[in-house]
Amino acid sequence: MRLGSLYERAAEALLNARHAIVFTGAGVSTASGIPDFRGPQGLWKRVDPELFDINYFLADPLPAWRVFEELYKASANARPNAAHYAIAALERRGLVRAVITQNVDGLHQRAGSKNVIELHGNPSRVVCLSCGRRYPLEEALRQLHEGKVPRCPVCGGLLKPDVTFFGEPLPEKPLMEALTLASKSDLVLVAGSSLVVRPANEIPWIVKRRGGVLIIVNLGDTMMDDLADIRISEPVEEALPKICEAALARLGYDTEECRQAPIE
Ligand code: CNA
Ligand code: ZN
Repeated sequence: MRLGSLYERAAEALLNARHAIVFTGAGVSTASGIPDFRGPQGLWKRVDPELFDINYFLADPLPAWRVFEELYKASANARPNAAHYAIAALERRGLVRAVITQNVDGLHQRAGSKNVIELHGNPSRVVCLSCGRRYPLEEALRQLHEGKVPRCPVCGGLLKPDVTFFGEPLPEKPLMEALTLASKSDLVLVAGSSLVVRPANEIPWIVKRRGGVLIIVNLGDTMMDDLADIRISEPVEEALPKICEAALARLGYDTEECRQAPIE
């Protein structure tokens, strides 16, 4: 099928949906210069994934802290791309209810998305593994720069970035919110995720199982390609603005906000 008609079909499905959600992974941020994990330029080609395994961290936290700081700085300097803007525009115009993201880069919020559920936490906070208190990241970085393992100022417990490590369960509250949203949704648009990480990838499955529409925009295979109603194998920063433009044009809106921040 022609790509043009795939964008049209995706737009049509969004216009027909009563409750649509977007589910995103690292692929929506690669055009912003943040590498994904498993793609051809993925982080795992350079960094050992074991660093972000909770047991490895508990045994030797400093190497993970150092790589984490480097990654955090890279994402703090990054800017949203057209994929983030398209998703924000679809929400602003009432075609999407929420974005559920596996990303920890904050770029959806910076592009204007309001209802964002962060399944893997937020890297601008740290959490004490002993007492559960949370602090701004700066508290940990200050100690790290003094050459120390970051520790809780109150109880002395180990501080960890407040993002989900391998071997850890997902934070309960956002996961429950995401599952509840999925169980109310009749469409899920997956963007830039290989859908290999559980239980996050259950979200598209829940929507599909209740008869909803599954749209997947991803370069490279995903675990649910066979179940997709519409499958677009294109860069998200190209395909999502086109889907957004097709949908907004049908509603009579200006389509510029599908690619950039709206002019206030
Ligand atoms: P993943 O498994 O690395 O999958 C990303 C997918 O996106 C791959 O199939 C890529 O081929 C595809 N892809 C890459 N660039 C593009 C593009 N421009 N257009 C379309 N598709 C593209 O990542 P997932 O998010 O599925 O895996 C979940 C992990 C990765 C979560 O734990 C995330 O927290 C984690 N992660 C997040 C970030 C971030 O916050 N930006 C960066 C790296 C990893
Ligand atoms: Zn503590």
